Amino acid sequence: MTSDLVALISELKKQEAIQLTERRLTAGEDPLKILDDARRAMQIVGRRFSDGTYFIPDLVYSGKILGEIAAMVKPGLPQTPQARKRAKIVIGTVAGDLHDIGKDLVTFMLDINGFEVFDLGIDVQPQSFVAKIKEVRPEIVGMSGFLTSVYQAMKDTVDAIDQAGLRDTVKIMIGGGVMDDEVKRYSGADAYGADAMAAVDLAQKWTGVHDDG
Ligand code: B12
Repeated sequence: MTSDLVALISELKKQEAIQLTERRLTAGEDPLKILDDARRAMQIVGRRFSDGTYFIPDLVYSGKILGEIAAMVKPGLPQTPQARKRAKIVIGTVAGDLHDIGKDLVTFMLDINGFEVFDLGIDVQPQSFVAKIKEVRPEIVGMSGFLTSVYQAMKDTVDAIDQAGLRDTVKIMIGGGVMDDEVKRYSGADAYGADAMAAVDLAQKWTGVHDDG
C-alpha cells in the first residue's frame, strides 16, 4: 500500500492519491508514514523534471497534491516535544523573485516538525521581513531565492534586519536553486541549506530542539 501512494502522487493522480490517503488515515495508519511517502514521491517528481519527463505545470500540480495531502494528514500528527515548544520562523521568497514551490516545501517540513512558521509569500521586500520580525520576534529567518539576480536582495534583506537593530536576535538561513555558501557569505546570512530537510536540521540545531526531545 505504501508504495502505491508514492506511485500515485509521482504519477500526478490526484483523486486516487487523496482517496488512498483517506483510506490509510481511516485504517489508523501513522500519518508520518503517509508524509514520508509524499516526500519520496516529490523526489521522484523532481527527478522526472530534471530528466525532461515532467514540465513546469507538472511540478506546480505536484505541489498542489502535496498541499492537499498535508492538510488531510496534519490534524493526526503527534504532538512531539518540539511541537509543544513552537520556536518561530519567518520565511519568504526575497524581493524580485516569484518562485515558491521550494519555499512551500520548506515551510511544510518546518511546520510538521513543530516550528511555528510565518510565511510572507513571494517577492518579499526587506522592510516586510523587518516588520514581521518586529511583530512576532522569531528565533529564525529563512530566505528563499531561485534567481542569480536576487543575490543582492538577499544581502539587502540581511542589511535591513541589521539596520533595524534586529540582527543579533535572529539566525538567518538561505536556500533555493542558485543559492550556495558563497551567497551566504556575500549576504551575511548564517547558513545555507540545500533542501527542506537541511532547513529542519538547521532550525533544530539553532533552537536546541530535536526529535528525541
Ligand atoms: C518552476 C520554475 C518557475 C515557475 C515558478 C512557479 C512557482 N510557483 O514557483 C515560473 C514559470 C513562474 C518561473 C518563472 C521564472 N523563472 Co523559473 N524556474 C522554475 C524551475 C523549472 C523549477 C524551480 C522549482 O520550483 N523547483 C522545485 C523545488 C522543489 O526544487 P528545489 O530547488 O530542489 O527545492 C529545494 C531547495 O531549493 C530548498 N530551498 C528552497 N527555498 C529554501 C529556503 C531555505 C531557507 C532553505 C534552507 C532551503 C530552501 O528546499 C527545497 C525543497 O527541498 C527552475 C529550474 C530548476 N531546475 O530549478 C527555473 C529557474 C529557477 N527559473 C529561472 C528563470 C530565469 C525564470 C524567469 C526569469 C523566466 C523568465 N524569463 O520569465 C522567471 C522569473 C520570475 C520571477 N521574477 O521570479 C532560472 C533561473 C536562472 C538563474 N540562474 O537565475 C531557472 C534555474 C531555469 C533555468 N535553468 O534557466 N520559473
